[in-house]
This record gives sequence, C-alpha cells and structure tokens, in this order.
Amino acid sequence: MQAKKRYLLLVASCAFLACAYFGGYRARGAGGRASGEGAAGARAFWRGGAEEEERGRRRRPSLRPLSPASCRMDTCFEASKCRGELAVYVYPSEGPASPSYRKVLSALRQSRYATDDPSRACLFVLGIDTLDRDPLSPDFVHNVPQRLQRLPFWNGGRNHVVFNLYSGTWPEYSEEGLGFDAGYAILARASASVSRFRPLFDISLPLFHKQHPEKGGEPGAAVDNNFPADKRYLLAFKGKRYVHGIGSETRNSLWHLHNERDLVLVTTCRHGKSWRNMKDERCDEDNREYDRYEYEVLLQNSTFCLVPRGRRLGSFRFLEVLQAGCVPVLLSNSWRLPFSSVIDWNKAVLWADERLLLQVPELVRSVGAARILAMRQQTQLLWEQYFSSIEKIVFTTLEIIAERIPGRARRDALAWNSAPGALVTLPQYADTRDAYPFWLEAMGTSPPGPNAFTALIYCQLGAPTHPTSPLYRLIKNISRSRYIHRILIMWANDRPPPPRSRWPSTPYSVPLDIIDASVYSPGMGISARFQPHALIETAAVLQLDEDASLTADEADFAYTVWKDFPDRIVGYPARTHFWDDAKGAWGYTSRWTNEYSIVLTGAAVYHRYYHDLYTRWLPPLLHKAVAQTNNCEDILMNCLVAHVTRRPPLKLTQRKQYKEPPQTAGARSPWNDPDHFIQRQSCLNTFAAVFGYMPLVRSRVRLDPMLFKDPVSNLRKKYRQIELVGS
Ligand SMILES: *[C@@H]1O[C@H](CO)[C@@H](O)[C@H](O)[C@H]1NC(C)=O
Ligand SMILES: CC(=O)N[C@H]1CO[C@H](CO)[C@@H](O)[C@@H]1O
Repeated sequence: MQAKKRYLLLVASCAFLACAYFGGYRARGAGGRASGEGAAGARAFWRGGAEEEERGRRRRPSLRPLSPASCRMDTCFEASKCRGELAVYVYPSEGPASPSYRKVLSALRQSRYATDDPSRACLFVLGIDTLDRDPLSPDFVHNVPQRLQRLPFWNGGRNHVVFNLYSGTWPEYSEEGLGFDAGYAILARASASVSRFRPLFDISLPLFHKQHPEKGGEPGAAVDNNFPADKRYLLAFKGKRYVHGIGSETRNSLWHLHNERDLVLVTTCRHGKSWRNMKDERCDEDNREYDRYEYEVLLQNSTFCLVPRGRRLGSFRFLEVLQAGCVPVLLSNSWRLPFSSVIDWNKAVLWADERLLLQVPELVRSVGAARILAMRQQTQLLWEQYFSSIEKIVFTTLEIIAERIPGRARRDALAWNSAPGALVTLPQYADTRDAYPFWLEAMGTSPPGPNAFTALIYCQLGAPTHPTSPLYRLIKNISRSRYIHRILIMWANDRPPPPRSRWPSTPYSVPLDIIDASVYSPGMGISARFQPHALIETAAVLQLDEDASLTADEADFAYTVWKDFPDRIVGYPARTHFWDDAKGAWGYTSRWTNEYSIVLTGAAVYHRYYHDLYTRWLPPLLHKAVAQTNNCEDILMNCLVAHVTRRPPLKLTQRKQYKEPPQTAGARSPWNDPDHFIQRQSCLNTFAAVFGYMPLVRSRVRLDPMLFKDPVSNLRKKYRQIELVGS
C-alpha cells in the first residue's frame, strides 16, 4: 500500500513538473505579449520570429497534417513564398459580390500589399464572395466548390485567406457550415468559437454592418473623459430575442436583470414574419418596455453595455458598443474575440458567463472608477486603430498573418495595444522600441544615437552660381549649430552638382555628403526627399529647401522642441487647409491666420522613422499623385504624420520670410508659379480621398523661445539670433 502511494505521488509530481515546464513555457510566450507596460516594457524588444520558429520545430516535427483541422503556420503554409514585403494577390472578381466584399477587395487592391504577379505573391485572396454562407441569405454565392477548383493557384487552399462573416443557417447556425471545403486556407471569420479555431493560424474577425465604410471611418464617440463616469445607466442593452432555438436562452433571461433604474435590459420578440406565432407569455410586456428606451440614448448614457451572443457567437453590438465608448460586457461563452491573438481585450471589456447571468450586476458594480476610465479610453483606441473601417479590419488581418510567418519581425503587445497602433508600426524598421518616435515618453528615454540632428537639404534648382548664394549661406549657418551631426545634400537636378571645392567648408566634426537623388528615386516615383538613407544616423532630421533661410539658432531651437515632441513635425513655415463650401472641396492657403495644420518641410524637424513610413507604407496611389505633379510631397508628409499621430504639427516662432528672395531675375522657383498653388489644392483633395478622410488636424499653438521679445538684455536669452531675424 505504502509503495503504491509513493509511486502515485511520484507520478503526480512528475506530471506536475511537466505541466509547470510546458505551461510555464507557454505562459512565458504569452507574457512576452502581455507584459508590455512600464519598466518591464521598456526593456522588451520585438519578439524575434526566428526564435519562435525554432521553438515550434523543436516541439513537433514538421509533417503535413492529415487534416486541415490541425493546421499550423509551419505545416499548412508555404513560408518560402513570402520574401520581402508582404505581397497579396487578389483574384479577379468572380460571381456576384456583396457590397461588403466589394469593399474588402477594393481596399486590398488599392493597398501597398497588392501585387499583380501571382508568382510573387505570399498570400492569395479570393475573388469569390464567401462572406455570407447562409444559404437562405440573398448574398449567398452558389457553386463555390466548383469555382474554387477552377482557381489556378488554389493548391488545396495553401497561402489563401478566406473571409467569412456568417456560416450555417437555421436552426443550427453551425460553424462548419461554409458550404465548401476551405482546405488549408487561413479562415478569417466572425463568430469564431474557441473550439473550432485553429490558434495562431485562423483569424477572428468582428461582425460589421453592410454600411461599414471602406476607409476612414468614424472616430470614437466618447468625447469627454469625465471622471468618475457619472452616466445615467450602469448597464444597458436593447435588442431582439429569439424565444426559441440556439442562442435564445441568454437573451430570453435578460428581463431578470432589468430594474428600470441603473440596469436597463430590454428585448423584443417583434421581428421576423411570424413572430406572433412564436411568441411566449413575456413578449407583450417585453415589447412595451422595449419601446420605452432608445438605443442611441442608452449607448451614450450607459457605462457598460451588454453584448450577448446572437444566433451566432458574434454580434453587431460588439463594434457599436466599442465605438460608443460603452465598456462591453460579453455574454457569449467560448467566443473567440476579434484579433485576440494580438489585442489584449482585458484592458477594454468584461467577460461574464452566460450560465451565471444573475451575477452580472455584481460584476459591473465591482469595477472601480479608474478602471472604467481606462477601459473606456481603450475602447476608443482599439476602435480607431483596428475596427472603424473595412480597410483597417482587412489590414489588421494581413498584419497578424505576416507576423506569424516564420522568420518575420513581430511587434510586441505594447505596439498592438497602445497608440498609434500596429498598423503604422513597421516591425522591420528596428528591433528596439526606442528607435520609434512613439513610446519614448512612456519609456522615459530619449532616442538612441547622438543627441543631434541630420540636416537634409533638397536641391532641385541647379548649381549655385555664386559663393554667397542662399544654399551656401544656409550650409554655413547650419554648420554652426550646436546639434548638427551631418549635412546631406540630396541633389535632384539633371545637371551635376558643383565640384567639392566650390562647396563651403564645414567644421571637421560636421561632414557634408552629396547624394544623387536619382539613385534614390526608384521606379515607383517615390520622392527622394523622404527616402530612408543610411547616412541619416540620428533620429532627428532637419529637412530644408535649398532656398530656405534659417539661422543656427533656429535650427537648434527646432531640434530642442522636437525632443519633447518626437512624433510630430516641428518647424517654421505653416499653412492651413479649410473646407471650401462654394467648391465643395478642400482648400489650401498660405494666408496668415491664427490656425495652421501643415508645417512645410522646407524648414522642419521630424523623426527619421517617417521616411520609412512615407516610402514603404503609403499606398501606391498617393506616390503616383505626388510623382505626377512633382509637387505636394510635403503636404503628403503632413497628412501621413497627422494620420499616424492624430495630432497637429508644431509651429515655432513666427517669421515673415523663410525663403530667400530670388537672387537673379531668371531664378525659376516653383513658388512663383500660380499653377503650383492650384496643384497643391488638388493634391490635398486626392490625399483626403485616398486616406478616406481629411487627416490634417488644426492647431493654434505657437512655440517661442523663453524670454522671446521680453524687454531684457539679449545676452540673457538662449537663442539670440532668433530675436534679430524673427518679426
Ligand atoms: C544665416 O544666418 C543669418 C543670421 O545669423 C541670417 O540673417 C541669414 O538669413 C541666414 N541665411 C540663410 C541663407 O539661411
Ligand atoms: C437621459 C440622459 O441622460 N440623456 C443623455 C444621454 O446622452 C446625451 C448625449 O451625451 C445627452 O444629451 C442626454 O441628455
């Protein structure tokens, strides 16, 4: 007996150790994602793809699985097709397509991921609409299996992404009910359940309405941050209930929680053609209560909003509530939340158990005011970054898949769950977080590298004819800066630059390099001005036009301010956009007003990461617009930074003239050209159309140096030259 017990104990402890080992292993993996905060976060690097791949290989030998049900990236996906940037081939449209799927395809085809060449593609997206697989639905597409067989690159579904919002039909609404065999394809689907979902392979999507916009998207609706949240209702829900059948139980029981005071949960059975035949004894009373409340009012005036399952696990409520800034309380057991492999939903939602419905009031009453505020803010952040448009939902899907491809760089939990979000964070740009402009303040660090800036002077007007030309004087001025690291001349003129001997000499510590812009302006017509360049060794770039007029003090002041706002464009000359009612279009003006929304990059400091975003992240349509006009790249840069940060640029000390007046009568500056201005106006409208909204943000802030214009001795001031030239 004693021996047997000891034996049992031994087995038990071995099992425990094994659990602790493998469980801990997994927990550590998860921890890498979850520990994205504070001091621990500051040390965390991007998780290397290679390491995970290695781990995956060690655990299980790479065999082709017999069943697609056990697909993983290393077994069902050909990673060898994916080199360089993620390339997606979208098949030509085939058969009828719902408005939603047309938006999915259109967003993809216009995106930077799109390729026309299937042999270069890493991922394939069907031209067949598979969103609605309920055979009773008008959007159901017939003969999908036959259509799939005709696809030239189907290959059992490998490297394909299949989008799906609805599967199955009455009465089962079964998840397998796709009506075709998706094989080894990655399923990006709504209402995914934990049991069917293939972890780290499939993607869980949110259910979105037919009216969901393709691009842009509404901002979150929670405008105030009142603390504590003194909303009229604590918990609200208004919606249908089904009386019978799958998913009906939870909603049928909600009336138990309704108290007409702070808990308002009202349902109706009045939907569908034959509701009268199906109704139960509560229907009439429920319908009366239901009519007393308005959905929109509830959404805006409730702290928590219930998101119960519908027939399927997901419901439209989820996105509606998220946008409204009402903290979702989920009642949908075993639902796999949208993008839950990367989004930390603990920060934005509460989970309740359908079987323990009566505990929900206690649950929501137990949440403190601080957590409520944090959760509400997180709902807005997540909504705007990943859900407010179909484009964002599709791009998020692609980015999650890209991160799973063995050997690829990945973002950590902080990048996914904080501003500005993963969609504008290029993980291949750097492997430490402080190399990006976004999290420096949260991490309490400054950018790596020297405490200095690189001056980048863009020269397209041709060789200066005189040693006192503006360009040479500008170089002299800048080389006297306290923070200059290097001066780069981006030479963008057909005629060769002057010989080295003609250029002004700079101090030994300030190298001057001349770069041939044509080398850096590859086929796509991406402006050389914003190309990433190995010689830009500092985080800060001071971009200058060759005829800009800037003193060393102005450069230093701009850099000093930028250090406090590393994610913004900080500079001198500013412009404004406005809505022109008469034309029904956006206007662009250089008129002096209180407001501005653009800081021209003819004299501005910004983070070099924006060179990467500009070159690699912007969709080809935008590059084309700039190339066609040979203009507007600075407006596009402003749109990009505003889109990423949702903040305006920063304008420094007012100065009437930042361009040198033309030296000779024949100087052909594009600024003297009236067409130039009209072009810029039309660019602005193109950009707004491609972004799907007007990204520029207006501001009235102007920053001056300390003691600027104060009646004290100039010697007491830090930036003395600014005083002399600023007007
Ligand atoms: C150079 O700096 C001086 C003041 O130190 C200023 O008056 C002049 O306009 C600057 N010139 C250029 C071309 O930046
Ligand atoms: C009843 C109630 O509190 N209604 C408020 C709901 O929210 C809107 C907008 O926030 C207010 O205007 C209502 O007064």
